[in-house]
Formats: sequence, C-alpha cells, structure tokens
Amino acid sequence: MSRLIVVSNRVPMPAKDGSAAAGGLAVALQAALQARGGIWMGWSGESSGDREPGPLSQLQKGNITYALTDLTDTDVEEYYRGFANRVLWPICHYRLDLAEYGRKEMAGYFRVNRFFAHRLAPMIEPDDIIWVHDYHLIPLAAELRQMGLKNRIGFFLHIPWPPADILVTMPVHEEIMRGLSHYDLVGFQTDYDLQNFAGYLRREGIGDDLGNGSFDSHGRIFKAGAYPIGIETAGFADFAESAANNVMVQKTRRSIEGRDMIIGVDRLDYSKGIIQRLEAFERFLTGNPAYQNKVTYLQITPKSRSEVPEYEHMQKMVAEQAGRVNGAIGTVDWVPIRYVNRSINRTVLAGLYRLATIGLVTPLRDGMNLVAKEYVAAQNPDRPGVLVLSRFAGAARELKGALLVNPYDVEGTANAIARGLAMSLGERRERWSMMMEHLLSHDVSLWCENFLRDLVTAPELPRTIA
Ligand code: GDG
Repeated sequence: MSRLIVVSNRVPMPAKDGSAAAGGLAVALQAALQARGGIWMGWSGESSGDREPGPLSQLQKGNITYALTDLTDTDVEEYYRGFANRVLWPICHYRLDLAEYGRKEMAGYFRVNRFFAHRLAPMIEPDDIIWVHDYHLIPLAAELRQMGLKNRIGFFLHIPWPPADILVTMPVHEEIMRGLSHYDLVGFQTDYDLQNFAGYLRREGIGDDLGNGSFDSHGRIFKAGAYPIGIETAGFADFAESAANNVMVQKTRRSIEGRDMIIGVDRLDYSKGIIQRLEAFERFLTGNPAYQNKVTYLQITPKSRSEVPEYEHMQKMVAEQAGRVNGAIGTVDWVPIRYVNRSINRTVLAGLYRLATIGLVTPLRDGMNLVAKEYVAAQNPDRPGVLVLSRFAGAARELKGALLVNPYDVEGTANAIARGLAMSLGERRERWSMMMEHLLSHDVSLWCENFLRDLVTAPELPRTIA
C-alpha cells in the first residue's frame, strides 16, 4: 500500500494527551494515514512576521508525521484572508456581491501555493499518493507538476462549486480551472457541484466530458466525481447517548423543562443563513402565539474569521437581531433565543443535539453541512427529533427524511418549524430511521475509502494529451 500525504490549509493536531483531534474528517483521515503511514502537511496558524518562515516543524505520532509551516504576515493577509476567504469563499457560495478582488491577493494566493509545493516536494517519494483538501490549495498540484512530480494527486473540495456564470466573474477563473486539471481526481460534495464544473468546461469550450467520470481540459485527462462526505455515524450516536449524563447537558435539560428546544449550530458565517433563520423563528412565534413561552431556540455560533470585515459585520447583526427578538417577544420568565457566541465542548454539543425537538439547519448555501448529519445521528431512536434542512445544503441531496425548506422564504421556514413541533411520533420515527440508515451506510470512513480507491485505481491514462 502506498504512503499517503494529506495537505490542507490547517492541520487538526492530536491533543497533548495523544488522542486524535475531534471531528469526523480529522478522525477518518488520521485513520487512513495511520494505516498507510504518511504525512499531514499544512499551515501552523502562526505568522513568522516579515521573515521567511523557517523549516517545517515536524511531529511524529505513530505512523503519522505532522508537518507544519508558518506563513509571513503578508502571506496570511493575501493568501488566507484576502484571496481564499474574500474571493473563493464568497464566489463558491454564490455571493458575487461580497467578492473583493485585488491583484496583490491573487498573486499572494498563487505564491503561497508555490511555497507549499517547495516545502512539501522534498518529503515526497515516487510512490506516495497525495490528497489535497479544499479551496485554499487549488493550484498546489500544478506547482508540484511544475517541479516534475508524477505522483497520483487528488483534490477534494469541501465547499460548493458554483455555476459557470458565477465563476467567470472571478478574474482568475481560467487559472483556477487550469489548476484543477493538474489533479488525477477532483472530488466534489454533490453531483450538482460536479455538473457545474462540467458545465463550465462545456460553456467556455475548454474541455470535454469523456464519460465515466473522465474529463479532458488544458491538455490533460483526469477524473472528477461526487463524494458526499459523511460523519462517524455509529460513534457519534454512542457519544450523544452517553453525553446525556453530562452535567451541563442535564442543567440545560432542567432549564427547558416543559418546553421544546430548537437547536442551531453554525460557525458565524454569512453562508449559514443565521439572520434569515432568526427572522423565521420570530415569524413562527408571532404567527403561532400559542407556542410563545413553550419553545426555546438555542443558537450556538462560534466566532469565525473575525478579522475579515464581512464576518465582523455579521457578528454585530446576529447579536442585534437576537437581542431585538428577545426584547420584543420574551417575557420575564422566558427568553425565546439563547445565543451563545463561542465554541462549546463537543460532548455538550452532542448532548444538546439529542435534547432538541428540532434541528434547524438552514444555510443559504453549503457544500455538505455536517451539523445536519450530526443532529440526526445524535437522536434518541425512541423519540427522535425533526430535522428542518435547507434545500441548498449538500446534505439535502441525501437526507430525504428532513423537512426541506428554502431559507430565503422566511414564511416557509416558519411553517416548517410549526410542522416539526406538531409532528406525530410515528412520522418522526419513520423519517429519522430513513436518514439514520443512510448515514450508517455512508459514513466518513466509506467516503475516505471511496475517494482513495478511485484515486489509486483510476486507469493509468495518457495523462497529458497536448
Ligand atoms: C466545511 C463546509 C462541509 C460547530 N460549532 C461547534 C462545533 N462545530 C462543529 C460541528 C461540525 C463542524 O463544526 C461544522 O461543520 P459544517 O459541515 O457544518 O460546516 P463548515 O465548518 O462550514 O465546513 C461544509 C464541511 O466543510 C466538511 O466537508 O460539510 O459544507 O462549509 O462538525 O459539530 N464543534 C464544537 N463546538 C462548537 O461550538 N465542539
């Protein structure tokens, strides 16, 4: 079995006590790395100021070498905050209006990818398989190829891929697409994303769908497919069951006694539809006054990318909106929205999912959305809750037992909340079983195996046809 090299912007480092970092993706990739032996390389999250970063810092844990690099202040500003988070992130989430183009940032993005390639290349052996993750590192394969590497290189995009009309508004769309063609396998979350990718090649006349998942463009033949990411379903279900005994979870349960709880969990990000969701909850309460004082909505929203102006603005808006609704509708003994603007412990999170009658997951656009899957896995099989899910989350393609909503339709989401709260136990069980069965048979280990199998076994093609 070939060695595996995983590259991602940030690396989930194992905890000080040696236990693996939490989160399904980290667990699955760590397991794959452990089995094959390998390296996980990425940015340390630290800045080297204005000095060239020193050598990679390396940490060995079992079969895995974690290799981290610092970046300069300029790199962080241009590559990470600038191009990745203020161009690629909004564009891939269909937010043309929020993209901030700057030549400096674009150049910085390509420069840091070249830097990553130069740091990584000396560690790579000819048989290694390389798996690159997410939008920060699209040009990495092209840089490695430029240095003469012939290894199998795969890429997985965790976020959506937009339709051609949106992508072409980005001044460097051609370079980005050319970057993707240097991989042997490009994985997307859903078949919609894959279709958008194929549609761009067709529309711009720069490539062909050769059938069977093969494409040619920019003089190269490569594979692309949909690989919907999963969670550690069985493990998370057990975890949530035992989390019911957690002190904080029990305290929360007592504090909502006699009321239903609705839960929302999202990084503070404009793609998650938090503002529209708070509006929908308000509309639900004003349209169904009998539910006032009978429902508590808990919104857990860890801060994210606070140094990017759009996120700073969002943070203010969400806090104001929650405060306004609480002031207008709350009573002396009932706060309709409990808003927690920081990260909470994973055990408590699992226990809270299980307490909630409704999981409210309404992103305006999301590659997959793991919260939706975690909410389902955490439910008590005897009295499961209801998932209210945006049709614009990748997860909606799989979770057919959810109440699907259009998050832009505030009234429609409010109605779905009412329907979820009134749903019979029989219907809840039926919908939940359907989703749980799917999640058990499509977990994150399978996702990882499928991607690596296709990357390794993709037929040896005459990869360059120019
Ligand atoms: C990207 C794509 C795709 C959240 N708050 C807390 C906390 N979380 C955990 C959740 C979940 C994860 O963070 C969030 O994952 P999502 O999938 O919902 O969203 P993104 O962060 O945007 O992830 C997304 C994903 O990549 C994987 O491919 O699904 O579409 O955007 O696991 O549980 N965890 C803890 N405390 C919190 O307060 N411990």
